[in-house]
Amino acid sequence: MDGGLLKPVRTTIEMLWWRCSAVVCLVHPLLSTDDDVEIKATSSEELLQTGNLHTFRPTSSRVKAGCSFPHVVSDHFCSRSSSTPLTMKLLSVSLLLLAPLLTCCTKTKKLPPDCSYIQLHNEKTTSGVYTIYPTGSKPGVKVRCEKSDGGHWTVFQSRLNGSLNFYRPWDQYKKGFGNPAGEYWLGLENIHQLTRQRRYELLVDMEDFEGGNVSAGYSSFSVDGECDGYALHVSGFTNGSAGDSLRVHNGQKFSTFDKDQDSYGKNCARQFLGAFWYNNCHTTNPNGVYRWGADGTLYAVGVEWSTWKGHDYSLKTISMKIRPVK
Ligand SMILES: [Ca+2]
Repeated sequence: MDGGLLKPVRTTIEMLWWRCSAVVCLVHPLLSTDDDVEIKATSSEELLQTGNLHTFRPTSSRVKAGCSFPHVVSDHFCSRSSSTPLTMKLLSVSLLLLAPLLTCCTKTKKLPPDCSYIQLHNEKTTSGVYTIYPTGSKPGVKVRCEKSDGGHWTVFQSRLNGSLNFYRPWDQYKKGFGNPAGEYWLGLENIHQLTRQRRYELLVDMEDFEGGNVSAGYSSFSVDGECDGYALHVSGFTNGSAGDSLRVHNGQKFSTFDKDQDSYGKNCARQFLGAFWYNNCHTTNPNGVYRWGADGTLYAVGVEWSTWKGHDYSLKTISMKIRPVK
C-alpha cells in the first residue's frame, strides 16, 4: 500500500480512537484513579495492537492511559499499581450504562390527555385555553377547558356568535377548525382518541336570545374511529330541561356534505346545511347555519335543539363538552 492510500486509512483509525477516547473519559473516573499507568506508544496503530482503551494524544510519544481490560494487555504496554477486582469494574460500568435508562423511566411525565387531568394536577387552574394530548404524545391540540365543581370539562364544540362558518368538508371535521377561545370544533379524530381510552360523560349547554339557559346531560359518550365512520355512542340522558335531542343520533356515523354516511336517501348535511351524526335526518343540528332566533325561511337548517325550541329556532349559543366518569 502506497502512502497515498495509507494516509486516509490512518486518518480514519485516528478519528475512531478519538471517539473511543471520549467514551473512556466519561467512564474513566469509575475505573479508579490508581489504574492510571504510563505507557509508551508512537502511533495509533501501536495502541490499536494492544486491544486496549486509552486516552490518546496522536502527537505525543508518551501517553497517560486508563487500562480498562488489563488482563489482555501485556506488561510491555501496561502495568498496574493496584488491583481492583474486575467484577467491580464491570459492575460500575454496567450501572453507568444503565443510568440513563433508569433516569428516563423515573423522569417520564404523562402529557395531559384532557382538561380534567390538567385540573387534577393543578387545582388552581381556571377556565381557559389549554393544550391537551388526546393521543398521549405530541403534538398536542389547544382546547377550551371549563371549570365546574366536578372537574374541568373538555369542550369539543362551541357556537357563540356566528363568527365562524361551520358548513365544511369531511377533512376539516376530521382534524378540527376554529379558535378554542371562541367558536370551534375539536375534530373527530381528537374526540375519538379521547373517548377510546376512558369512559366520558357529556354535557350540552345552550342559550336562546331571550335569556333562557338550559342543558342536557348524558352519562356515557364515545366516538368510534374513522374506519367505523366516527360513529356516535351516547346514552344515559340524566337531566336537563333541554330534553333529549340526541337519542335518535345514537349509533349514527358522522356525515358532511362531501361524505354521506347518514340513514337518509338523500344527503342530510347538504339539505340541512351542517355536519353531524345525522340519522334520517336530525332532532338537533348544532353545526347548522347560525341564525338569530326564530326563522322559518328554510326548514331546520339552524343551530337547533328541537326538544327545547323546535326546528325553526336557531340558538344563541351551544357547546358540547365531556369529562371522565368518576
Ligand atoms: Ca344519505
